Amino acid sequence: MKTQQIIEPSLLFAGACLSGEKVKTSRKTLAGLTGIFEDTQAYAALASDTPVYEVFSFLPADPPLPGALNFGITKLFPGKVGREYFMTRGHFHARIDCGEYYWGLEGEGVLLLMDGRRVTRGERMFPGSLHYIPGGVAHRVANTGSKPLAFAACWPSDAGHDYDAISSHGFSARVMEIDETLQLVESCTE
Ligand code: M6P
Ligand code: ZN
Repeated sequence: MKTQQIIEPSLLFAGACLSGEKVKTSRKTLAGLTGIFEDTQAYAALASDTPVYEVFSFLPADPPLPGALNFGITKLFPGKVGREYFMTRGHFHARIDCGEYYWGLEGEGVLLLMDGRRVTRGERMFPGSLHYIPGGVAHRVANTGSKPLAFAACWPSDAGHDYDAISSHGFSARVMEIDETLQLVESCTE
């Protein structure tokens, strides 16, 4: 009888933590999010080194390979710039046909999804929520709670990130607290 050794996995995904030798970490502070929040005065008044989110990712193919899948966990801290909740930068995929899954692990928030005609909708995120993001749809997450919001993501390794359209025009709606209520506010200027 021929036997083989059963080995330990090279990655661990426990709770909202991703660990493993090949896991990369990137951190985003307010300084790296210039221009995305509506209230520029409130933005300027906050410390630029305020942490906003961290991404732990496993990118199996370097360089990217069609068919390979990336995996990541984003931890988005609670906070607001003026009345607008802390959020990720948001992006379209460079390869516009590529989709992505997001799913909620901890905390609560809103996933903003904006199509190519700049029509935006918001989906509530919470532990167990699952979100399919079709190709051609920009995506951004806002933390609307008082604790960190963690979500997982899986996307094609060759999808790429296109931040340009978002840098120039933003999303057509913002996740804000108005009169102590969570609101998705449509922007008329963008
Ligand atoms: C998820 C994935 C990543 C993305 C990250 C942060 O983990 O979609 O590809 O980089 O969120 O989002 P953004 O790049 O928009 O800041
Ligand atoms: Zn994406």
